[in-house]
Amino acid sequence: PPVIRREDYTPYPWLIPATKLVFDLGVNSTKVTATLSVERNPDAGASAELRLNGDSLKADAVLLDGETATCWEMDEADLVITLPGEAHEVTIETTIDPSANTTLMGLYASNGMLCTQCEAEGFRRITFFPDRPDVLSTYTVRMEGPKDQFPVLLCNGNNTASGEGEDGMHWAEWHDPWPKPSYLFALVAGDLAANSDTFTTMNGREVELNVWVRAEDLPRTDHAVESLKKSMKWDEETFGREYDLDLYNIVAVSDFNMGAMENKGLNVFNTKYVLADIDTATDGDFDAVEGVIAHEYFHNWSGNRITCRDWFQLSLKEGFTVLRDQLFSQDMQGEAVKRIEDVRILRAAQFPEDAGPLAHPIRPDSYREISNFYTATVYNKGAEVIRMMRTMAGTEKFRLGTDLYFDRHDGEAATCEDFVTAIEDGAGLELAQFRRWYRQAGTPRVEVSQELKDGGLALTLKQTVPDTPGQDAKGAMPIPLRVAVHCRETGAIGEEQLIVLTLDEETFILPLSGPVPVLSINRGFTAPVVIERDLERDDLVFLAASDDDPFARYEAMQELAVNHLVAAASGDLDEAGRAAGKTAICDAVRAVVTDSELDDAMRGELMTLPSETYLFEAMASGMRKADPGAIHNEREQLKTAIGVTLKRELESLYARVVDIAFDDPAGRGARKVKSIIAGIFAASDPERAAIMAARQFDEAGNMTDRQGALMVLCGLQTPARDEKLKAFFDRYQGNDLVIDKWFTLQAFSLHPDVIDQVNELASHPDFTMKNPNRVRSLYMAFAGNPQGFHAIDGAGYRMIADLILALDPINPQTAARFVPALGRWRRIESVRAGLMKAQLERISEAEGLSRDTFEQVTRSLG
Ligand code: HT7
Ligand code: ZN
Repeated sequence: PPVIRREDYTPYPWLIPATKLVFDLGVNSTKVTATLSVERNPDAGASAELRLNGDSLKADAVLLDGETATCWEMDEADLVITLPGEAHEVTIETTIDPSANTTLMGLYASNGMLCTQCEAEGFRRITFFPDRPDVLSTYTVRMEGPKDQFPVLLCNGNNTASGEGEDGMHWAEWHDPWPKPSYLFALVAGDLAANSDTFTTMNGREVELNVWVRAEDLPRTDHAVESLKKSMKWDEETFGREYDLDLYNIVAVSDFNMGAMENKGLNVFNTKYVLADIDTATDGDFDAVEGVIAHEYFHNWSGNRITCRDWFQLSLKEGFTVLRDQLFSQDMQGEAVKRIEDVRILRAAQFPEDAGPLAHPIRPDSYREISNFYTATVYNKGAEVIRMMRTMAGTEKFRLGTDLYFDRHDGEAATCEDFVTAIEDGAGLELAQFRRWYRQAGTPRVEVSQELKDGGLALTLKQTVPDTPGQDAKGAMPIPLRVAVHCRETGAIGEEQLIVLTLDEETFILPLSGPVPVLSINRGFTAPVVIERDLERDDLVFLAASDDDPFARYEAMQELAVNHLVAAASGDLDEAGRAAGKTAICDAVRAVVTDSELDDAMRGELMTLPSETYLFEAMASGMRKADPGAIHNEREQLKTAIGVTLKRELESLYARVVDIAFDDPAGRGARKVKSIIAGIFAASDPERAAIMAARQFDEAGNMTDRQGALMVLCGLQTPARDEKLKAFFDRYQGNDLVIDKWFTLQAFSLHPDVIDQVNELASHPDFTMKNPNRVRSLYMAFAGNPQGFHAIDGAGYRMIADLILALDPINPQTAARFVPALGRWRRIESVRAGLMKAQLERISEAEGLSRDTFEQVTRSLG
């Protein structure tokens, strides 16, 4: 497959001011008639060629200005028409079979309904069209189909007419007044019921809101509707953005490749991010629904009103929209805990990507298959980069920048450069050097050294940006860091200031707050970098207990554990060193457990040990390779030590939180703490943990407690494990989202037989390769299970490679998403590295590999 390069961008030679689509709908055969008004683009080089992209399509008829045309030919999958003159009407008929579409791109069938997914290049599977984001057109659509099968017919924009046809057919016409690229087109036809409401905008316009689901799912849609209304209000208040149609439809579908899709006026969602009630969804699920509803809604401005010029600019809409949804959730749920969660996701998903063979800048330079670039780098690091601009500008000036951006580029297909320029002009920042964050991949490392000098703390920061595939010798990045200098002796808290490191090495003089200075740095995680500092253990204990910045407290706790676990897993500690490390961590955890000032949600964050993935990254820095087996063992031993040493304190904390009612405002934090304690006891006293967890399972009145208890049981060798798993399955049989949890709990468990269990689950009657949620529930969970995936005989790697090969012909996009797990082989000790590489080679030798999987495997081996 060819490589597409950012530098090769040229505007499309034709404009398509209007597009008319007629759909004769059928699950096995849908006829599509597309009529395109085409005009020469005065801003592009003249060309007689009208290239219309297609994918797996055949033209049944091509008409030019109403007459059958012969001036066209196929160029591989594209249809190319030679057009004389300035303006024409082109009509093309195609026929597609939605029921045979297992890729879930284009028009497909899901549970008897028809729906579409067009981003990034799915529209070309529906009709021939310039399927690129800079061709904006106004769409008018007529849909016709059997009423009993498809009682509800939905499309973008407003419903302008509908009526009954002959023989049980009915039809609907829709018009979307806002010009849009083809990737935002959507259509849904099915037997659906709506939870309806209204929202009155800041200018007094009433908007009809509908969340469409299968009738039996209606009772689980209230949270989605509330989340939508909150998002609409928040975007008006925080970014001055008002909704611009009279109708906002959301449809939930159970077969979906990603989380959701922001089609204009007709969002299509994975059911996972719509349905929630306390019996079936955890606290985390509720938050995820709120966050994804907000994300898609915010795209109406950051993505739809202003879209991307080309797919290299994807972070323009995704990075910015992730930042907007993160800020929204901070306001809804609490800033400190949300920030910690977002950083945890960044470190678990993006840092490894930036350190591996798939590293790319937030604005990539080339790709073969764009679906492979919907990554944590484009989304989450993209959000961090914009967050840094916000930190440097301050909230109010940043808002001036975003106002200018929305104003200046409304209705356009814009670039990341346009965004940065608007922030520069509106917020009054100078961002010449900052643009390197868009060009350079890799997570910068900042080495910290300090000395007392001239009555202050002389802080020397040295940055390096690691080499990444195709990029070396990188320039210094501007790194904004919020810092403060506290005093360990007096407990004085220093005043915070923002410094910006712009050189390779720079010294800053910071004021002291007392005689024993302790530096608090990257407070609030103002920059997505790795801080390398050599703090004394006592300083970390002090910061963990006393820093006034919640993120810095969390960070100090993490660092205490990371330093100890990496040293222990690397064999750098003797017995005394191990004991001292464990004692210091237990002391710090004790302080957190007994701190009466802390709320339980934050306590839970501070008690959470670094994940094995994060430890893996920390261990694999420099020349050292990661040893997943050693990391796992050391982490389990530390959990055991905490459970044994703090048995009494943890028991009394558990006894306090267990009585907090579900709907008490403190209930969420209580549930979090409860499940963390259960996990610690599972390591230190498995028999007791099994009894506690079984009781929690039986008494649970909500999914958070039920799932938390079952998670503990799944990792234990106790009869209660199978008994409760069965009870859970029986209770929720038929509820796909909860049965997904049942698969995940087992695939992610610490049970020694997890590989056999996953193999067995793959033959379970409820397992299917056709549903991405189900595939991910079993295999993504397994690929993220360090103990199972990294089994020393390579069985875990083989299992994931087998999956990729089996899934690739069915759903290449989902198959390719499993490749990065194997792609980490270079950073791992040699035995496992060899086994992982061998599996990648095996995949690469397979015949007929999709473009998606081919690209990921080739890059991973390169
Ligand atoms: N903008 C949406 C991306 C998306 C997508 C991309 C490729 C294949 C399937 C997809 N479904 C949705 C989601 C978002 O970021 O809001
Ligand atoms: Zn998005």
